[in-house]
Amino acid sequence: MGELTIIGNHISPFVRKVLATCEIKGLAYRIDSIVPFFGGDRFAALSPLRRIPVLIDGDVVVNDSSVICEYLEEKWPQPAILPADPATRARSRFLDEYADSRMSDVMLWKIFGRAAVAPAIFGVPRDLDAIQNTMVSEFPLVMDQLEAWAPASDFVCGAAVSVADLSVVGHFVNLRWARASFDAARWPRTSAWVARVEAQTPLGRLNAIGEKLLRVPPTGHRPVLQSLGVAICEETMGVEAPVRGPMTVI
Ligand SMILES: N[C@@H](CCC(=O)N[C@@H](CS)C(=O)NCC(=O)O)C(=O)O
Repeated sequence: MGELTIIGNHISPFVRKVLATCEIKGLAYRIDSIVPFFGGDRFAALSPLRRIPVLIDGDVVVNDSSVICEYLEEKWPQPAILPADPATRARSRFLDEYADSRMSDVMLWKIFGRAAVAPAIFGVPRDLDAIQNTMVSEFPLVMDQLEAWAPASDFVCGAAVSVADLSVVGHFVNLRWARASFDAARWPRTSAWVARVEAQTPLGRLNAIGEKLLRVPPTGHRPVLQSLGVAICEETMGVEAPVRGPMTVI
């Protein structure tokens, strides 16, 4: 088997979902650690939406974290990251979709995006009022929904971790990086679920790498990863200045 290449960055929850899936399946990968807004023409050719992650497996290029995880699952079925039973599998897929759409909108773009991406990448001042507005209006609705789903023990689709856990829980470290905290007493099951998934899956270690990258500008990511022993690609598709993608809402 040739080694897999992932174009992406540990700061992104979508990328960590894919990296965690590779690690659970014991698949070796190299990463081209670009910030999506810093992708050049070669990146645009491989990622029509200019988004990360992108998976390269020989001649095969796969876009979108959920599509990539399903590709990995179909090619390397064990250990599985989707439940075997069709109904539970559908539930895992829907929770993944909830994380990719609703949680992304509220937690990634309106909170982390405004708190971290806007000032660091685009030089836009942090809009603290807008962040606070999201924290009191939309964020509690997301948390109430998660609290209804959160498992009392183990993972959300049973004893084994599934893509739903990786996808939902992946957003919480970005929330912490945005210095936005939530009341664990109000959402205790969600709080315990997040802690469990971060402690018992590769996500916790991948989050720690993301945190180190967050402290340096994008051009400094490769040396940080090298110092941590992360396998990186020899060449990068990253460029020096940000290019706004079609999905950027900041
Ligand atoms: N649904 C996509 C979302 C990927 C996504 O939005 N990635 C962000 C980074 S966290 C990105 O590349 N954004 C670039 C842009 O919006 O221009 C997936 O699951 O892969």
